This record gives sequence, C-alpha cells and structure tokens, in this order.
Amino acid sequence: MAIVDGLLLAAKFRGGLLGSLIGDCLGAPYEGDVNISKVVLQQYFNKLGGSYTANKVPYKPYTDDTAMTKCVASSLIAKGGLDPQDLAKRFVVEYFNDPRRGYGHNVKDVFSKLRAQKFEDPFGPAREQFDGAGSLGNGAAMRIAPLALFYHQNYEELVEKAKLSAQITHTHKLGVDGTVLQAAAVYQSLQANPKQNLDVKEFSKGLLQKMAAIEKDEEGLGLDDPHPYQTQLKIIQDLLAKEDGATDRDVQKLLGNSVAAQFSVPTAIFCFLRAQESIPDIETENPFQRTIQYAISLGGDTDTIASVAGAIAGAFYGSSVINDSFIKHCESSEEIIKLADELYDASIARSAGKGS
Ligand code: F2R
Ligand code: MG
Ligand code: MG
Repeated sequence: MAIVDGLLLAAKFRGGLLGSLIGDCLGAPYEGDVNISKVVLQQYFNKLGGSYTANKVPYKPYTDDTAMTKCVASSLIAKGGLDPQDLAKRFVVEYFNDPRRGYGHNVKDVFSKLRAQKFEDPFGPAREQFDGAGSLGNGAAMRIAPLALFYHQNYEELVEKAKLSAQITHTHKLGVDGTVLQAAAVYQSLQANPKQNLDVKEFSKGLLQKMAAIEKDEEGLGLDDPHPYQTQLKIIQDLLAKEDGATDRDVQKLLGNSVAAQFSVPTAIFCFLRAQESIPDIETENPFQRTIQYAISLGGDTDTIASVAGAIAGAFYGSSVINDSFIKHCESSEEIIKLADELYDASIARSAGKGS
C-alpha cells in the first residue's frame, strides 16, 4: 500500500462509505424501474448537485443497503473485528427498530428467527432460507464495504471474514461469492492511486484471478455454470473492449440488473470501470457522479447497484471527488463520515497492535 499515504487512505475510507450511501439514497427512488429517461435522470442529478438548499431540494432517505452497512461498520468499530454474533444482533435491532427501509422479502425471516433463538447460532436461520438452498440475493454484498476497508491489510483474512459476514443472512454460494467479489473490488480500489488513470484491464484481470481462486472448487455444486463470477467478469472485459461502447441493452441483458448477486455485483463493477471515460447522455466531468448516474440509468435494482458501484468508486477516488451537495442531500451523511473516520482509526489501531 506504498502509493497510498495515511491522509489519502482516510479519505478513501470516507469515499467508500459515502459512495455506498449516495448510491443507495439517489438510486432508491428508481428501484424496480425500467427504461429510465436519461434526460429526466440528468435533471435529477443537476438539481441534487447544485448548491445545497435545505428544505428546498428533496432530502433523500437511505434504505436497507445503508441500514445494514452502518451495522457492519459499527460492529467492526465496537469489537475491533468481525464478531458474527454482535453483527447479527445489530442487524436484528436495526430491523425491528426501523423495518420500513425496503428490506428483501425473505431476509426478514432470518431476523425473526435470529431473535427467537437469541443469537445462539448466528448462521443457523440463513441456512434454512429457500428450503435450505440459502439466499442468492445481493443483500450481503451491498453491505460489505466497511469490512473490505477494515481488513485492507490482509486479503486472505478479508476473504475469510467477508464469507462469514455474508453467511449471517446469505448462505447460497452465489450470495457468498458475490460478497467476496465486491469485497475484492473495494480492496483493489483502495490500493490504487487515484492520481493515475485506472488501468481497467488490469483491474478486471485482478478480479478474475481472485475469483478463479474462490471458484476453483465449485464443480459438483450443481450450478449450471461452475464459474459464474468468472463468466460475468469475462463479459465485463468484452463489453469494455467494444469499440462503439456497450449499449444499455447489452449491459442489462448480459450482466443483468436484478436483485441476484450474480446479476448485480458484476454490473456495478462494470459501471465503475466504464465510467472512467465519458458515457453518452451522462453529462458530467466528474467520474464519481458518472459511475452512480450510469448505474441508476440501467434500471432494476438501482439503489443497490449504485450503492455497490459507489463504494468501489469512492474507495478509489477518495471523498474529495464527491460533490458536497450530494453528500448533504443524503440522510445521515454526517453519521456516515463519523463512522468512516472511526473505522479508519480502528483498522489502523488493529494493524499497529498486531505489529507490536
Ligand atoms: N427488497 C428490495 N426491493 C424491493 C422493494 C423495495 C420497495 N421500494 C419497498 O420499499 O418495499 N430491495 C432490497 O433487497 C435487495 C437485497 O435483498 P436481500 O437482502 O438479498 O434479501 P433476500 O430476501 O435474501 O433476497 C432477495 C430476493 O431474491 C430472491 N432470492 C434470493 N435467494 C433465492 C433463492 N435461493 N431462490 C429463489 N429466489 C431467491 C427472492 O425473490 C428474494 O426475496 C436489495 O435490492 C435491497 O435494496
Ligand atoms: Mg435497498
Ligand atoms: Mg436494492
């Protein structure tokens, strides 16, 4: 991590969590929509990106994506690392205090069962989902950014903890591996120098290598494709290589925009990589905004795809690239900044303690 000094790293922590928040808050009004008008979306971004005028411009509430991300961050800070029981409790307390945040339809059962069994086995209820198949939704990936930031010093440990944190709610291989892929994307963004142009081929190659290691034992699991995330990453590479640029239809059809981790996490990664350059009908010079605006323009699970893409973009650029007006329009942005700073301190303290 030699190219990233302490000040930049702290800004990247803020960027990662703010990116996740902003993608969620700005994407939420469009969740489930198809054929989103690029013109209307541009007006929406122009309005929100203009000078902040509290009470005049709509205030954007966050959804389950941020509610759960906050739980992950606060648990890591309080416990100094992943404590599945503590995290499960935080999810449950958060959900029953504030259930109307647009949670996944089935994950609510996990919260009820965890509460009923008093957190004795924090992984038990998730294993029972979908008749024992487990959830393949993107709900574990959408909240993983704080954990990827916290464990940035040790990739192997990050993978192990990402899997465990996912399994509190998602035990299907596709749900777990989608979480690992998102953790790896945030990890790579954090290591990269934002002052240099991002090599998108190298970035996707790095993820492909990492997922080859994760998916190496998956033959025999009964999946139609034993290497689903490698397949999606190769599609990303093909789409990025298209001379005329991928159409929205290409992206929707080939990568997807649904609630399934397999068809949303790679899409978010593609949005970040494609947004390194200008995109037709997205009028901004700011690559962070371009990432989020493009992710929302694809429709479907817009809050989550934009949140996942925003976390990757924010961890690459750092908070300085994020328009202050977007930050101020999002619910709890001050709290998110505080959590990012505390998470940074906790992560650094942990690695300093290990070295002594
Ligand atoms: N739930 C939503 N959006 C719909 C309603 C929002 C509306 N605006 C409102 O306010 O009510 N968004 C949130 O859910 C996604 C994350 O979901 P998560 O946490 O993965 O939940 P769950 O319930 O585990 O899975 C979601 C759905 O995926 C399908 N599914 C999952 N595993 C499956 C399996 N093994 N077999 C078949 N289907 C499976 C089911 O339909 C689940 O209900 C994010 O978009 C977040 O924003
Ligand atoms: Mg949501
Ligand atoms: Mg969503």
